[in-house]
Amino acid sequence: MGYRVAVVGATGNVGREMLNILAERQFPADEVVALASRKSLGTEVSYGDKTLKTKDLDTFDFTGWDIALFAIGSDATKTYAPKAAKAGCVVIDNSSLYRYDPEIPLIVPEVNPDAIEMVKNKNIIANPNCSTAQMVVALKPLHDRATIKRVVVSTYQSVSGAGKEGIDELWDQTKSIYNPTSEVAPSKFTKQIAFNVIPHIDVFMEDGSTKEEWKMVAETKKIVDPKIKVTATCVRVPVFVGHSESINIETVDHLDEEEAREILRESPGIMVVDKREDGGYTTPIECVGDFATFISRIRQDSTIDNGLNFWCVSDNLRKGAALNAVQIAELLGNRVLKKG
Ligand code: 2RA
Repeated sequence: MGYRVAVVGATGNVGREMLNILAERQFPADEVVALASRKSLGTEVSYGDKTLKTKDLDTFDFTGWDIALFAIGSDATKTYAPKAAKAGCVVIDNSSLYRYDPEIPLIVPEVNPDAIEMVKNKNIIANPNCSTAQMVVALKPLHDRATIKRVVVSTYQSVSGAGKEGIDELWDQTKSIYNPTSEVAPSKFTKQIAFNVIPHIDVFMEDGSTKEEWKMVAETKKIVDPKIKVTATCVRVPVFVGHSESINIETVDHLDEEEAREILRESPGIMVVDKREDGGYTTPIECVGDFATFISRIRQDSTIDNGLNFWCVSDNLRKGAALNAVQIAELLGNRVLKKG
C-alpha cells in the first residue's frame, strides 16, 4: 500500500518539478492530487505519463492524505499548511515560513536525515532555500572530515529562482535588445537582468546584507553546525535555470585538495567534474534536469593554513527545491510513516 500525496502549487515551476520527480523516482504513491488556487482550477499538469487536472486548494480536505508537498508563497502557506497538518497530513514546505522555527526540522537528507524525527512536533518539515541546499550537500562531508570553521560564498543565481516572472523577464529583455520594438513587461528585478548581473536578491537587512544572504547563514547553521561562520554575497545572473556558487572554506584540520576531491567523489548527491583543462568543470546549463550537485575547481587556498576553494553548480528547481522535497518525503516514508 502506497501513500496519498498532494502537490500544493502544482502549476508553478517548483510544483511541476515536484510532480515530475515523484514520477521519475517512482515515489510509492497510490494517489497524487494537484492543488492550485481557484484561478488555476482545472489546469492540466503532467505527472509522469498521466495528466492531472488541478483541484481547488481552498476547499480541499486533507483528511486521509499522507503527505503534502507545498510549493506556494509564505502567506498562502500560513493559511493552508496548518490546515493540512491538523488533518494528519505531513507538510513538506518549500517556502521560508517555517525554516527558522526551532521546533520544525529543516532537512537536506544527505546532511541531517535524523532531524526527520522532529516531524512529530508540528507535522511540518521545512525545505531549505535553493542556494543553501546545494552548498550544504558539499559542506557536510568536508565538515565531518576536517571541521569547517568559516565559509565565504558568492552565488550566481538563475532567474528561475524568482519564479516564472523571472524567466519571462530575462526572455523579454533579451528579445527587446535584439528587437527594440518588442514589448517588455514591468521589471521584477531592480535593474535590467539581460546581459547584466544584480547583487541583490530579496530585501536589504539592517547590516547591509540581503535576506537571501541571511538565509544562507541561518540555514547552514541549522542544518550543518551552528558553530560554522558563514558570509555570503548573493547575485542574480542572466541564466534561466541552475545556481552556481564559488565557495571558500577554512577548516580546523588540514585537508588537501586531492583528499577533498576523493571525499566529495564518495559523498551522496555529489558529482565531481574537476579537470584542469578546457571544459573540465560544470556550468549551469549542464546541470539542468540533473539530480546531482556538481563540484569543480577544487583547489587549495594558499592564503591561509587550511583553506580550500571550489565551484558548486546545481539545478535550483531540483536539488534546490523539488528534488530535496521529494527526498524528504522518501525519508519520511522510510523512517516515520513506514507504509507498504
Ligand atoms: C531565489 N533563492 O533564487 C531565491 C528563492 N528561490 O530567488
